[in-house]
Amino acid sequence: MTITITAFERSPDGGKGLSRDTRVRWALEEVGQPYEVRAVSFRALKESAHLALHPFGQIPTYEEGDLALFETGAIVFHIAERHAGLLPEDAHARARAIAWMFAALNTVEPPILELANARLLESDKPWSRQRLPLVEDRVRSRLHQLSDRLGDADWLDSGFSAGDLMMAAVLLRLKSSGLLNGFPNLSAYVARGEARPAYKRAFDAQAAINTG
Ligand SMILES: N[C@@H](CCC(=O)N[C@@H](CS)C(=O)NCC(=O)O)C(=O)O
Repeated sequence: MTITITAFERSPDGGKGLSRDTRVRWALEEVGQPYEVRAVSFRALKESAHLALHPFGQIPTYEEGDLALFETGAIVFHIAERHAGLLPEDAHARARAIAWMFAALNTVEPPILELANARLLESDKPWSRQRLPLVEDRVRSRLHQLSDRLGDADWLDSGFSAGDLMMAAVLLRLKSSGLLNGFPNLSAYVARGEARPAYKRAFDAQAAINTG
C-alpha cells in the first residue's frame, strides 16, 4: 500500500532538514519503505481538507490505505512497529527504545523549542535579553543529563533504534545554536545519526524540494 506523507511546499529552513517531515522520511528510509510526498502550502495547512488529517493544521501527516496519522511520535512508532529495523526484538529493550522516543519528544524537545521561539519570535521584546540565558540554561541542563547518560556509548541503549532517531532529530535543531559544542559526546552522537545512509537519503530528498 502506498505511503504518503505531507511536507511543507517550501520549508522555512530552506532545506536544512529541520522540518519534522525529515524524521518521518528518515524512519521510512531506515526500514526501506518507499513513500510519496504531498507538498502543502502554509495556507492549505489551515484549510478543511488538511485539518481533517491534522487537527492542528501542521505537517507531517502519514497516510497508508485507510489509516491517517499525525504527530511524528505516533508516525515513527507506527513505522517502527510495522517494519523491522527500528525496534529491538527483546521486549524490555523494545520498551526502553520507546521510552527514549518519548524522552526525546516530551523531555528534550520542549526546552529546545522554547529556545527557538525565544530567538525567533521574542527577540524584539524588551525582556528578551534577560530571558534568553534562562532558556539556554534549561536546554544545557537537559544536555548535561543526556550527555551523562550516553557517556561514551554510540547509541542510547545498545543498538540504533527509533529512540536514537528521534533524539538525534531533536538535537539536530540545536546545531546552529552552538550549544551542542559544550557536549562532545552529543555532537558525535548527532554526527553518527547524520552519517547513516538512511538519514542522508531523507535529508537529500527534503533538500531537493526546498533548495534551488
Ligand atoms: N508535535 C508535532 C509538531 C508538528 C509541527 O510543529 N510541525 C510544524 C513543522 S516542523 C508545522 O507544521 N508548523 C506550521 C504550523 O504550526 O502552522 C509533531 O511532532 O508532529
